Amino acid sequence: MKTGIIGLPQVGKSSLFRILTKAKVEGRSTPNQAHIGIAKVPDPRVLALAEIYKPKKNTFATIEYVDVGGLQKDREKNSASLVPLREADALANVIRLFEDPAIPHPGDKLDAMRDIESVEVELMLYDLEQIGKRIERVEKDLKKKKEPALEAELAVLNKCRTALESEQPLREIELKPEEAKRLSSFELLSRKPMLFVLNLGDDEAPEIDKAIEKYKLEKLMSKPKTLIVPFCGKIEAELSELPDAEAAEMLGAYGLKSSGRDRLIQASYQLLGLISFLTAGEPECRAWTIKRGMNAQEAAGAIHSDIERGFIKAEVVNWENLVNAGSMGAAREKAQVRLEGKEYIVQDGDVISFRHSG
Ligand SMILES: Nc1nc2c(ncn2[C@@H]2O[C@H](COP(=O)(O)OP(=O)(O)O)[C@@H](O)[C@H]2O)c(=O)[nH]1
Ligand SMILES: [Mg+2]
Repeated sequence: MKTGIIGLPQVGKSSLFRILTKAKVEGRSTPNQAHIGIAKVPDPRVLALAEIYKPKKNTFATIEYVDVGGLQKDREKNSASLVPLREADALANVIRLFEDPAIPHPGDKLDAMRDIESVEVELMLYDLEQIGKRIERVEKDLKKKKEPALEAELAVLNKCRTALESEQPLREIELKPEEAKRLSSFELLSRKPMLFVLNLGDDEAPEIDKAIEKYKLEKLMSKPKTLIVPFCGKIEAELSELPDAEAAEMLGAYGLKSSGRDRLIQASYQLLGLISFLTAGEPECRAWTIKRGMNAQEAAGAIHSDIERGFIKAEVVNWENLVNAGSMGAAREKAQVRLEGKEYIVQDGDVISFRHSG
C-alpha cells in the first residue's frame, strides 16, 4: 500500500519523505522520477512481545511512500506530476506553516486553508478531465445501443461531475457500494483518502496539540476519509538521524510528547484501512498487515496461501493480555486464549497462531 506525498513547492515534502523512510535521497524528484521509499510501521506491541519471547528477530509492518515533484503554476506540467499519484492508495498533502525568509513560498504569506484548497483544486481538475472524457465516450456508446450497465455508470459519473463542479472532492461524496465499484477502474485522485500534514515551525513544538485550532482547520476534522497530523519538520528531520533511543530522549527537550514520525506513519496506516495482527515465537515476533474487516482465514493468507487453504482454527489472544499474563500458558489459564473459526473478524493487536493442514 502506497501513500503519495503532494503539496506546493518548498513546503517540506522531500524532507517528510526522508523522515518517514529514513532514506538518503539527494536532489529533487521530478515528475518522471518519483522517489519511492519504504517505512517501517512503529509498533510497541511487537517490542512488548519480544520481551517475552526473546526472538531471533522482530519484523514490522511496512508501507510505501512516494515523493512526486511539487505542484507548479503551469497546469500542463501539473498533470504530468500527478500521474504517479494514480497508483497511490492514499495521499499526504504537506501544508507549510513554518516561517523561513530564506525559503520562498508561492503565496506571499502563509495560509493553510488557501494552500489546501489550491492542491484540492488541482486534484479535482485532474479528475474532472478523466470523468469528462469517459462521460463523452459512454454517451456516444449509449446512442448506439442502450445498455443498463453503461447507464448506471453514466449516472455515477454525472454524480461525480456535479460534485467536482461545486468544488467538492470525491472522497467527501457518499456512494453506494455498487456505485463505488463502477468507479474502481478510474484512478480518481480526489477520491483517495487524504492526510493533511501540517508542517509547523520549531517554536510551535510545545503547542503542537493546539495547531488545528490555531490555524482554524477544525472543519477538516469531520470530513470523511481525512486525517490531520501536525508535526515539526525540522525537528523530526534531526531526530530521524539519531538512533531510536537517543531520538526518544531528545523529544522531550523540544517539548514534544510523541514522535511526529510515528504519528504520521500510524495515521497513514489507519487511513489506508489497514490493521496489524501479530505472531509471536522464538524465531520471530512479527506484525502482519491486513485490511480492516478481514476474517481469520483471509488473514492467514497474509502469511502464506498454504495456511489460508489448509485453515483449521485460529488460536487468538489480545497482545496486551498475553504480555500481562507473561506466557501463552498463563493466558490460557486465565481463559484469555480463544479458538476461532475462519469467519472470525481479526482485530488490531490480536496475537494469532494458526492451525492448518497440509
Ligand atoms: N525551517 C524549516 N525548514 C524546512 C522545514 N521543512 C523543510 N524545510 C526546508 O525547506 C526547503 C524545502 O524543503 P523540501 O523538503 O525540499 O520541500 P519540497 O519542495 O516540498 O520537497 C529545504 O531547504 C528544507 O530544509 C521545516 O519544517 N522548517
Ligand atoms: Mg521535493
